[in-house]
Amino acid sequence: MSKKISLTRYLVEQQRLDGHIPPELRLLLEVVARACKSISRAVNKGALGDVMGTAGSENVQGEIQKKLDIIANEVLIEANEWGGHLAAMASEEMDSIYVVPNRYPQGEYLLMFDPLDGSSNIDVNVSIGTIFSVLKKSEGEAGVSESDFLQAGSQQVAAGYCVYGPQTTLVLTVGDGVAMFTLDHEQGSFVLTEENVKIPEDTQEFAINMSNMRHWDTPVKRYIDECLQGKEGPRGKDFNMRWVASMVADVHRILTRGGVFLYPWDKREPEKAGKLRLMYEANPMSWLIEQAGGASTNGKQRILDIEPTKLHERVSVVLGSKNEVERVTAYHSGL
Ligand code: AHM
Ligand code: MG
Repeated sequence: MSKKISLTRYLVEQQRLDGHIPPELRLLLEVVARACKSISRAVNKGALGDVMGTAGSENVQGEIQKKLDIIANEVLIEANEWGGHLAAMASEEMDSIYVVPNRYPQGEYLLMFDPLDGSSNIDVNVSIGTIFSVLKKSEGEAGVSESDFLQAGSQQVAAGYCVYGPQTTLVLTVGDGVAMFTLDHEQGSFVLTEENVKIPEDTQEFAINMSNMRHWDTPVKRYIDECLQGKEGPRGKDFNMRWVASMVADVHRILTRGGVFLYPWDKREPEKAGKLRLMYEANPMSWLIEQAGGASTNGKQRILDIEPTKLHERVSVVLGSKNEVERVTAYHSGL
């Protein structure tokens, strides 16, 4: 029987072999994974745990918060604030950054998260997840402010997500490929189940919220229209469609079997760049996708190259199998 490799052992070996995970980053990732285990337990309890329904509040984006959004946010903050590895945290569910309180030692890392992505799926028992991104604070400056977070996604030192579905799976990159860990509920630990994840360059599966079709811009309309024409159209092959409405679940499927995911800018709210948030949704997912050989753009530019101007900035997203993402991006430049 092959030996089981726990997340702890994987991270220790990464630190030893390549030396590119400093001990503080290893600790940070272990703490995030522990928090994900707690969130997974809360999610699993569902109606038995008084965790369903709305919390009666709104987040900074004007979205109604669910009880589990708030629980997951608190779990991540409480787990991470005292370890000495972080300077501050930022979350989809908090207006401003959360600076590690003075009573704890301050570290050099910055942690950002969407504590529970796919909130609209919580009450209907469909896969949801936690997305996280880790940056390093620039050296030499005392204190920490929002501007420390405003770094391009290419500066991330770790990124990942945990999907709470039929299995709880943690997916991680520290810049050396993508690894997947499945939660062994009996042992209470994440076990390595996939290494060097690779996305096929071609695909016949797309993911987009088709109900927004009339609001899309011409290049996105053209791309989807060509897919829908199937074998008889310019693509000469049939396409399949999937839309979970949880980015974690859609990205997990793409990392597992390929595909392309689009949440483009549209005309409903033209002043918004898109629905999804750059710093704690698009950036970590884009890095994972690139690390698995895929591509990620906003239609015009590589997402990881975007210099953010604010914490809760939004972005248009096209990610997944390389050749499809390149095609959508080419359509945006009029090719
Ligand atoms: P959330 O972070 O508030 O849950 O919103 C993000 C989610 C993504 O997970 C998903 O891709 C998208 O919103 C679904 O949007 P829609 O409801 O328009 O299909
Ligand atoms: Mg989200």
